[in-house]
Amino acid sequence: MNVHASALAKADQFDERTSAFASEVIGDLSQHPKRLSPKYFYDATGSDLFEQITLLPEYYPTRTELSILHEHGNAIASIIPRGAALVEFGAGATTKVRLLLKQSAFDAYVPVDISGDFLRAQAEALRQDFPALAVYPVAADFTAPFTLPEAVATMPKVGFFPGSTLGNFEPHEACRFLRSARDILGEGAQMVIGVDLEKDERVLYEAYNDRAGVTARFNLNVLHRINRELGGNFDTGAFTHRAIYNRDRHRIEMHLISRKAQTARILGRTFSFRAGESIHTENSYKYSLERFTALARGSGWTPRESWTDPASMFSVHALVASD
Ligand code: AVJ
Repeated sequence: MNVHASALAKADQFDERTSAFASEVIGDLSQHPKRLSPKYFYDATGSDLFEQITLLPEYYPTRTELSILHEHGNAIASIIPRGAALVEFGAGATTKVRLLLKQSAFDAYVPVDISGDFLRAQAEALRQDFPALAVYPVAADFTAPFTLPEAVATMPKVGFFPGSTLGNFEPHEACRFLRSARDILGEGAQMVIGVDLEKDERVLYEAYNDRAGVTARFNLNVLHRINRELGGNFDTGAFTHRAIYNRDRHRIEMHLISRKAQTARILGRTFSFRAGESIHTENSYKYSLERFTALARGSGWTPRESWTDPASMFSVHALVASD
């Protein structure tokens, strides 16, 4: 491809992504109740805010999962077959995968993420630090079917889905995702997956209502992003962050609440908000060990081993593809 062709391809891709964002935003804000998908939190600002969230004293998931991966490194390493390829679904910060790569011997690493630029930068850094590791980034939406690189076709596959990202899916979507991961990874594959657990409601509440207000900024960033990328005119100061634990549905819900009656224009369309009206921006499902293992079994996987921290805040599961 010459320079112009590649610039053109890049511009096309940009337009495609922006118009997918636009049509989804317009569709979701036309629903009753209004909603926005949590996948749009993660532009550069949102990814940076999320990294800050992972360091907050109230936000226990990241550090707890890391402590589990660290503590049970030997047990995890012992179930990884020789010469395996590690396939990570959604590759953000590389802290967790670096820990896994240090503890277990993998021949290849396949990070799969929608953000191609970020992915390639991370891949390059990993090649420097793990010279013996073959790194094959795949730029794709990991919630839809994609094909693995030919180079890993004959290697044993181990999926990696940390961070309790599964919690963003509705239970039926989580099932569909796990089935699709099994199809992509193939027969005999394994999966290492991090799942957040139900616990004291106050602990959950505080993890999503931190005192420094970083989670509020993270939530509100989606409106800033709509303003920036879609030329919207949201008065972002006229919305407040709300996160509550919905006990019946086992999930944290994040909302943006309109402080007053107001309108916002996006791409020539007007959306009206009543005072107190919500935009539902995220669900973060919490599982019990029993509910998660039942979900895994119903989605083509056999639970092999589970690990938790001493306070049972978070869990990491090793699954094997069922025949
Ligand atoms: C990245 C989806 C696991 O649900 O805890 C953090 C996102 N939202 N604080 C989570 C999030 C608000 C996070 N996940």
